[in-house]
Amino acid sequence: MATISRPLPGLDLKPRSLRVSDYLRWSVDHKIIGVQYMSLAIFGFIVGGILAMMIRWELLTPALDVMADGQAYNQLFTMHGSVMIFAWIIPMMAGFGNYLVPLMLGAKDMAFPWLNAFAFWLLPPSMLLMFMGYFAGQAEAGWTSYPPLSTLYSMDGQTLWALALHLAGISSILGAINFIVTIKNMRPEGMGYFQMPLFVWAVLATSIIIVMATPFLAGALTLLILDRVAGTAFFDPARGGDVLVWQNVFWFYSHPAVYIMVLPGFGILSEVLSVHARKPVFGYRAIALSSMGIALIGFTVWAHHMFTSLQPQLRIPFMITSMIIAVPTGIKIFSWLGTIWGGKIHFRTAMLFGLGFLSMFVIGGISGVMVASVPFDIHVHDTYFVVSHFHFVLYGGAVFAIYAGVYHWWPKITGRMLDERLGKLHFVLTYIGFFFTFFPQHFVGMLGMPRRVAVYAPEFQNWNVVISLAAFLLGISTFVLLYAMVVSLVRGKRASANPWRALTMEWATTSPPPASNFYGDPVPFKDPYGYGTEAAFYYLEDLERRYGKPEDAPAPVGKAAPQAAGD
Ligand code: HEM
Ligand SMILES: [Cu+2]
Repeated sequence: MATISRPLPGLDLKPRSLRVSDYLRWSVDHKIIGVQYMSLAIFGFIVGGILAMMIRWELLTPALDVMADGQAYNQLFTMHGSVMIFAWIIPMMAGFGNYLVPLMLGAKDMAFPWLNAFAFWLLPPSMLLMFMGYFAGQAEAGWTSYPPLSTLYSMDGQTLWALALHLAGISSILGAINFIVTIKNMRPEGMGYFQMPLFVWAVLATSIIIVMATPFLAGALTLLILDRVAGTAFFDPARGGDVLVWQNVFWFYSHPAVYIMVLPGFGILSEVLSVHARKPVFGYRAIALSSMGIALIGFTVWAHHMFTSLQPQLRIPFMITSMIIAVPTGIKIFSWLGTIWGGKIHFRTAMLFGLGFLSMFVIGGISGVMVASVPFDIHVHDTYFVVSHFHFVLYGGAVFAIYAGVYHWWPKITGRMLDERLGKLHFVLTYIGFFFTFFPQHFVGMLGMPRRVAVYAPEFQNWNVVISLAAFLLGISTFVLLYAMVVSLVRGKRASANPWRALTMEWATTSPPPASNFYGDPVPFKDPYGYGTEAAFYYLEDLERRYGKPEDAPAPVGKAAPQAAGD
């Protein structure tokens, strides 16, 4: 029978209490670094969200009547997209990985704690550089920064934007190297690769993509900066350069980058659905290997972003690879449905966002297969159909997964519970706001409304009013979460070591964990998704004898807690 580490007699199991100031300075503790990433990312989300609200405010009418001019509108969506990708989703997923991976492996920390802190502290200056662009003429060529607009016609903020992405890229690569080495070398006795939690698999696949793809972004940015400040002509057709070189190299990074954003979300889903449905994961190996499949095939599809500028003979091959990548993603979706099928589903907020992800991401996946088909894509390229597609996969996918992760691991990270009633309000407002912001964009896109314009044909106004009002509701929903977080930190119910009665190792210690993560050397439970098995039952009982039952958090060691109606 599985055992857990027995805390030394008399050891004070009091969860570690940390002050805000602990998070504002250099620390090599992966838990502090994880929270630093997530806090910075949440700040990025708020900024990116405010920019999104301004976009929707402008698009309430067909005329340009909010922003000063077209250039200001270009700067608005450029920063919205850049901030949401590089200052919200990528750092937020790195935060989850940093906080959870060592705990899930039963390790005291990452392989390279100093490098871990260094990688994080490259991000605040990167964000600063990006925002400093507002004082130098902000970047205005979209988050895709296509030349010649980004080289010959943009102001100095475009150079700062490129330098900011350089720093963010270095931070990302250093972080990924740390994850790969930690996952390879720091698994405990008895935890082979196929005994690892699926979140760890997802982080491993993501890190491999980061290490392989990000150097291409660095290369493209270097050429762009040289064209801007050193008079080279890599992307200047008039002097023998070629703008398509940028598009190819940029998208060779940026398509895999969409998996850098969503793969960790897939990992979160596997954890949340299994724990809150009390069922083993269906198709563990299929899910684990499909993450690797996505990492690999993800490098063969980039030119589907360039169907309108690509040599015609190359379109079909990229159409085929882009459709193939739906297969490993589909394997995950069906495995997740198999996981919750017949489960005893607890409709806690974490689970609601997990189910929300499933429904919304599948819509994004279907429109993904649609835009992968050349004839259809040529019709909807650069329209709101595309804007809708990537928000369904990035917001409906990655952000919904992030929300599920926040509600699932908040008790472990903070030692406090989030209010479930506020959580459910947050979910309902988000779900309705999200759907009516982005689903109608399919229609206006297919009817021909182009993206990246502030002035549009009047016949699109009715739908844009619906879209903008829904977007404002989506904006409000975010504040419900922020309010719930503050209330929880100030006066939330204390959390036990394992409020969801989960089997992965981050729950086999106090909430929050001590500086050394565990008391003694933790022994992994052999099947991290063995819900419903006898062994799991005794393992959880043993854990609760040590750290207390969910409802009486935290209970000192050995004190018999009143029997709760377990599941
Ligand atoms: C808060 C809700 C959000 C709303 C209302 C919103 C709205 C929009 C709109 C209307 C555009 C098109 C602007 C145009 O082409 O003129 C846009 C572009 C974009 N959005 Fe969002 N968005 C939201 C959240 C997000 C999130 C979470 C991401 C995650 C990555 C994201 C990433 C992007 C990107 C990459 C672009 C393309 C920018 C460009 O054209 O260069 N958005 N958004
Ligand atoms: Cu793509």
